[in-house]
Amino acid sequence: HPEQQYLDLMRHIWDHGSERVDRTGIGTRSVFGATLRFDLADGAMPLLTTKRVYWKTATREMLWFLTGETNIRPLVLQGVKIWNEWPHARYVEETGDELALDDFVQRIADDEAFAKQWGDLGPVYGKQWVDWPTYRYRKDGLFEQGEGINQVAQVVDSLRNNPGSRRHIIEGWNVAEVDRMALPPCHKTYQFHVADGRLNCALYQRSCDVALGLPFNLWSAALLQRMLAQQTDLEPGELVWMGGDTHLYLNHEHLITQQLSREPQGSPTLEILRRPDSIFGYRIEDFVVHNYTPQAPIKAPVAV
Ligand code: UFP
Repeated sequence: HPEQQYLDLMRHIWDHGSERVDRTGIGTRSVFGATLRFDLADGAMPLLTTKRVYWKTATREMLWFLTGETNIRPLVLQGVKIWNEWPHARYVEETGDELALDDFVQRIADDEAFAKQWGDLGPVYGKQWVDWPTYRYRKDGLFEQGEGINQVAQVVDSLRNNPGSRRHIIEGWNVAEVDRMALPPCHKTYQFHVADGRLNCALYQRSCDVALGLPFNLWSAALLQRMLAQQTDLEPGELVWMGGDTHLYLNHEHLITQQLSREPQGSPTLEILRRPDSIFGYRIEDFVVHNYTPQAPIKAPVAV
């Protein structure tokens, strides 16, 4: 079962990873450099069955990236909570107001001006993917802002018109802007590749929380690959995931023990019900997952 790779990686890190002090202070066991491969033929998706993965949440996030939005408000209004901790922490730090997380999120939903001021994550994925900033140098030596680059649109275009290219890349790591992001991109580089009529994708993830982040990241990468394949009339090929610092948090032991005691079951598939006119035209209702009968969710705290 393809999911066995994930479970083997988890076991390997827990048994043999180096213990490291990390930014969050929680501590991890970590290996540097790991690879997973998934074949997406016939609708197959890297959707874990040994615990329930909330694929709709990850899908809403991916659609939000594609809008170029970096404010959490559209996610909050859809009940997606995954980015809430960061703006909340900044709010508490900068104002000294100890507003509880739930109340902060409610205010983001209710008060558009408040959301504008406090709900933004900085120039994270969405901004870099569809509006990477450029600068134009003027004759007087000063520079002004140029037109943003839509990397996603460019990749669709290059896949259609120059499929043999080795330059189909979507990059999140804008060196000049990383320090203004709430969280520097984890899934930072996507490269696409066409061979034998199939669209392959490689994702380089610089830092990976294997227990909580990776199940989401695998789904999202495969989803993006499926949407791009549909838009470019290619069959979905292989997803190659590569991790840099690939780790398990020490406070996730209960999740790890429980998940490693389970066996993968069944082969979920993704159906895309509609072919929108553009990669930016997908809606959440377009996606249906079949054959997904996962084992129970396993809750664990996210390291912020
Ligand atoms: N993380 C992921 N996937 C993501 C995401 C975050 O695994 O999509 F946004 C984890 C990796 C790491 C932490 O545990 O979040 C980011 O911390 P750092 O920036 O110090 O690597």
